[in-house]
Amino acid sequence: MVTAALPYANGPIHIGHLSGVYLSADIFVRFLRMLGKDVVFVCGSDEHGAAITIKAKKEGLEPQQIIDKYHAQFEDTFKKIGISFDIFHRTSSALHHETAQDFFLKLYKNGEFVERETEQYFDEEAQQFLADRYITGTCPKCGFENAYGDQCEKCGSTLNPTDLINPRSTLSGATPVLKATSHWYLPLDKYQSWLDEWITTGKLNGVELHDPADWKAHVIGQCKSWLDGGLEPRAMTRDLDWGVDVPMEIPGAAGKKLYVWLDAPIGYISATKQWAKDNNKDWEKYWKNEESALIHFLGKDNIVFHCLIFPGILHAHGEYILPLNVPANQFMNLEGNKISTSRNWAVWVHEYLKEMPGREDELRYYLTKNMPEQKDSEFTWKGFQEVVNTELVNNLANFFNRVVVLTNKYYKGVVPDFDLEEGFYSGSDADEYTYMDSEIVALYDMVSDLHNHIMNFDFRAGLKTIMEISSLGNQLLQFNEPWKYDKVEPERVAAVMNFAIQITAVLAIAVRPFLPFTSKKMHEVLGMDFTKENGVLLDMMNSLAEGEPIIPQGHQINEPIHLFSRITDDLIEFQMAKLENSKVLETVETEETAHKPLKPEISYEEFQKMDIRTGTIISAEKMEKADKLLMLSVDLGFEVRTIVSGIAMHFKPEEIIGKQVTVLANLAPRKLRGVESKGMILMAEDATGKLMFINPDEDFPTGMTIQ
Ligand code: B3M
Ligand code: ZN
Repeated sequence: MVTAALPYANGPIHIGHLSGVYLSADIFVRFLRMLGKDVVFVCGSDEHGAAITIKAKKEGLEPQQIIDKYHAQFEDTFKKIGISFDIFHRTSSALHHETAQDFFLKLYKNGEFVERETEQYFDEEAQQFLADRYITGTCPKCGFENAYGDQCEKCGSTLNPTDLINPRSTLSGATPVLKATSHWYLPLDKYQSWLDEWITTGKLNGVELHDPADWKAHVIGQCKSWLDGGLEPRAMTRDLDWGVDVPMEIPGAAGKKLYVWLDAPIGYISATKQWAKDNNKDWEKYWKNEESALIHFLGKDNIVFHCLIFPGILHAHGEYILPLNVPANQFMNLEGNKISTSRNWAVWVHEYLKEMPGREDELRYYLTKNMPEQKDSEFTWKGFQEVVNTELVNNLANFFNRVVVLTNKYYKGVVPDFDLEEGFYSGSDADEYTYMDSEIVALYDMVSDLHNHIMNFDFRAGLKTIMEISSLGNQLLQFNEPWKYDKVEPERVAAVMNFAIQITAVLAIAVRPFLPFTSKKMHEVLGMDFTKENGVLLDMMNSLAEGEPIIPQGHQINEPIHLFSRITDDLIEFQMAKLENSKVLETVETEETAHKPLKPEISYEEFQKMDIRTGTIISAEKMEKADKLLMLSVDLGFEVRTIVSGIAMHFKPEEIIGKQVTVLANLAPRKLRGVESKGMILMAEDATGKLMFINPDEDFPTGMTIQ
């Protein structure tokens, strides 16, 4: 039972999410499937909590509209980047609400909760209790004026809303008042001792459930520091109007919702239920049977919820197993800075997919190579380029291509027969001579290493082993130089080529969890069946252990292809400029605040002076020595204009040709970098500096006037 943290449906997925959670989970699950294990891989959108309502309020939309938008985007992005969930569910579904309520009711009936009355901030104007994030005020520690009720983003202190000096409601701006309210608390203080025993010894009531040595040190470390600080009861309900209702049969339930960190992890269970329904399976076997292993993938900010609070909840329920491991990752930084959604300092996966089409595996490769498994890591565009060009293009793609080209050239694509007595060079030295069976055993050892790394959640090392197999292949060709000896020593060349083909086959299978798109291409070229996933790695390991080849003699392979192409400087410069641009915009943004002040009033006559028309971009090109400018030809119906527009950081020329735009047509001409620009394209800009074209919501003839 493998889970990946449910992303909040309030913003797109970025590379930090991928390398921190989804890629590691995906590699692991694909690997398990290839070992023939019975595995379910679930995820979904986390659609409740203040994260959603705040985003909705900011955009002037309903929470439902926000979650629908991001849920659809998540599904699309994950699919395109090859994350192979068995189900991507959502916590707004009826099945989830029901599941979470049943869970809550069961805990309530078991007498697990402690009901407590406390005073919390209430906004009298908005007539509602305020989530911590809805209260801002001055930080008592550092004096920062816009600290949140739960945290000061300036000095990083964890706060309670009542710690803030001069608290204000972000809903109305009013000063909130304290008002009594009662909630149900999970008595984590009472669970402290068994949680401590379970985390540090792996045992519960004397039964061994896991070996703490298998857990990552930073995960255990974080848990210990919480445990050492002493666990406190934690409220499992909130006064909110967006979320799962506290079950009505509980007295005092009206107006209360489940705490999002109670509701969200139960989302794993409801997702499994939905999957079981759709596939005619039994969900309970994965969650309630000691034979099952539960593994949670997540980022380090979610550790405490999955290692202490959710296990506390599962155990209090009584019927569920506890996680066998929680291989959380640390964070990935971007070009020296923390990735930040609010500051738009990120590489958004849906944008990457558009800007680098067909390069899904390149991103998967680089993110895995730099996965923040034990400590924070770093993404740089230059590093990306370098790694793709040297490791994927020069090593893997080069080896694969050479083998396929030579096999086609010497044997018309038929895997050659060879004499078992015939060996080949395994080193540059003439006395390093070897035979096929011992080399197959060496391959088996490498694949076992790969297997062990993956089972230890060491995906970086696993990927490295794969590249070592590929290097071995390149060396085999280098040392034996079949292109020099194909006529003079055809027997040795046949043995070399046969073994080289075996290596390509091993690679085709072994790269599958990491580079699924490439694996598919390799299967096609080698004439191997890609549709079968279940157990293929196990079968391969068995063959290798027996010294048997993976592809038999006489098998026909297909024409060569290039698996990867070089990443050019252009592509990298475009990405770096885009990032640089978001830095500039961020300073403007923080200085001016999110909503720009209104410009001074103008008269209707002044407005009427503007001649605004619809147009169509018919050509677009970059301008020399002007990073920000594009030169456009825009058809206005009665004539075609040249317009120079400062949008080069946001759009590539080829993606805007054919776009309908809105043009201020009577703007006085201006010379920009020597080109006369006649008119201006109107654009909308969001708070992060992202630009959008303004165009009619349906196709509209070119040259219509707008008033
Ligand atoms: N949505 C937090 C996050 O995106 C949260 C994870 C829930 S996992 C049950 O960081
Ligand atoms: Zn502070």
